[in-house]
Amino acid sequence: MASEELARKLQSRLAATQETEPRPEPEQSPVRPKPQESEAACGDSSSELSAKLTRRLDINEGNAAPRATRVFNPYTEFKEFSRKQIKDMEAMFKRYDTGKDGFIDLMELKLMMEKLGAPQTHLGLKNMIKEVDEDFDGKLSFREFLLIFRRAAAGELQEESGLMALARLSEINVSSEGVMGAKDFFEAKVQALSVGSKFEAEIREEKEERKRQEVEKKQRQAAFKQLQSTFCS
Ligand SMILES: [Ca+2]
Repeated sequence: MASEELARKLQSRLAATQETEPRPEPEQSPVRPKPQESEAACGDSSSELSAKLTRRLDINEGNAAPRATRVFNPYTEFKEFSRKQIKDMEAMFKRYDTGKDGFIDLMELKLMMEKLGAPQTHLGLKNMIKEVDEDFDGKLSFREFLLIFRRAAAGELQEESGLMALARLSEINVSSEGVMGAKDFFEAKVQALSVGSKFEAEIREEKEERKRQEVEKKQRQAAFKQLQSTFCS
């Protein structure tokens, strides 16, 4: 309530200051936009500004959370993986992020691949990073690291590629049957979905059948009553 009032006041003050500001003379220059246009633009920016002010007010009063620098949530963004899978991936990421800076750089990736038993050439390592390096900073963020497993699970990685070796040797079960069975896993998922919708359809059908029976029963009863009344009268 109080914040709304304050916001209204701010808005009216904003409008007032804009009223008192000297208006550009439209006749002075032929290239100047038409008065209506400049007014519209002015209105837009003022409402934008007041929206910002209102929001700032809400944040100050605890009615709104400050716009966090969009936090990456692996659980919502990588819905194809279970919490356990993501936790395993996080543990692995942290294990090989020896510099503890939240990134796996080229040297760390080199060591990782050596530890996993699939050492890569310098160029091979560079290519591995390049394949998932969405922000082009030459190192792997945790999100980019998860992309490796996403692509592995989706069957998008070359069988002989470094990334595929990483995913397979990580011993993280991307699917119930490991990375190799990822395709089956997704097919099973699709089947499970269609089974689910089939189940729903069956329930719907049963309900409709019950309704039909009910209607028929009522019709029979009505017919019987009518018959009865014809006989009795
Ligand atoms: Ca990166």
